[in-house]
Amino acid sequence: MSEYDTVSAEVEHEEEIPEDHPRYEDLLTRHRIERGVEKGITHLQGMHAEGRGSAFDYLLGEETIPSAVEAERAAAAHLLLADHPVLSINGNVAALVPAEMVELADVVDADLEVNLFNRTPERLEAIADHLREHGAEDVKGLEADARIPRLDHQRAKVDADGIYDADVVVVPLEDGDRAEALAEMGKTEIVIDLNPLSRSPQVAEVPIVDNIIRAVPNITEHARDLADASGEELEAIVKEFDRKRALEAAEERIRSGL
Ligand code: PTJ
Repeated sequence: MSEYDTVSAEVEHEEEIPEDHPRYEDLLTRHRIERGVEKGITHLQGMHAEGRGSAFDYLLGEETIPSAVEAERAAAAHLLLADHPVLSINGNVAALVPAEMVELADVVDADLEVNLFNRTPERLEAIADHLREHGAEDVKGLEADARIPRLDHQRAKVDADGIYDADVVVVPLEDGDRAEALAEMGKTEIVIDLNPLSRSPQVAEVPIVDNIIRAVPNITEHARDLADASGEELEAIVKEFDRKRALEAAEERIRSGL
């Protein structure tokens, strides 16, 4: 029996997970998703999504690879240049990084909007409450008084003064067609997804192939770093970022382990 076999499957509080465990982040992620399901925040399907993400993270070495660092810096530059940035929140995002999303929104002056595939009034409220418990003042997505054109599922429902009006949207953890529909509306999407072959990162202006648990604090750190940068400096970071190269680098890392 190894020392790590003492980590119970019945961890009550995440503080009980030993930080020096070799799979610490994965255990933490699983724990937050389980709690999210119990609290009515995360849909049961979110567990499947988590399993997919976890497998890709394993292959990436569970670390932020250099191309993701560049993507996270480009994301920060886009968010700082934006007129109206919005961070989209689904059930997995709310369970995994609620405080981190609130902090990023604060640093780049973005709105937070709940947008769900499995949309119910109960989950919308539970997620909005959860974000408020983590410091959010204003949570959008409850009005749903506008629609993303050419999307025939629940993710099309957005707020007129939120995602519908945004120029830059952060779209995390969804392998779907919304990112493409948002691009067709002329918006810039920043996608966070551990699978570089997912539909959303494939069409994103900035695909970030990294675990959201690492990616969001990294973007916030870059945004703080760039807070005094000029418009020209930010534009240069945006221009230098090569989305195709970032996707290829992530795929190469996953396939070869190198
Ligand atoms: O809360 P809802 O109702 O809006 O539903 C949300 C889920 C997550 C269930 C829904 O969006 C979904 O089914 O997602 P998919 O199609 O499984 O896609 C999720 C993507 O996120 C997959 O490509 C995973 O690899 C990726 N992913 C999962 N966990 C992480 C992740 N990417 C980054 N960090 C993670 N922790």
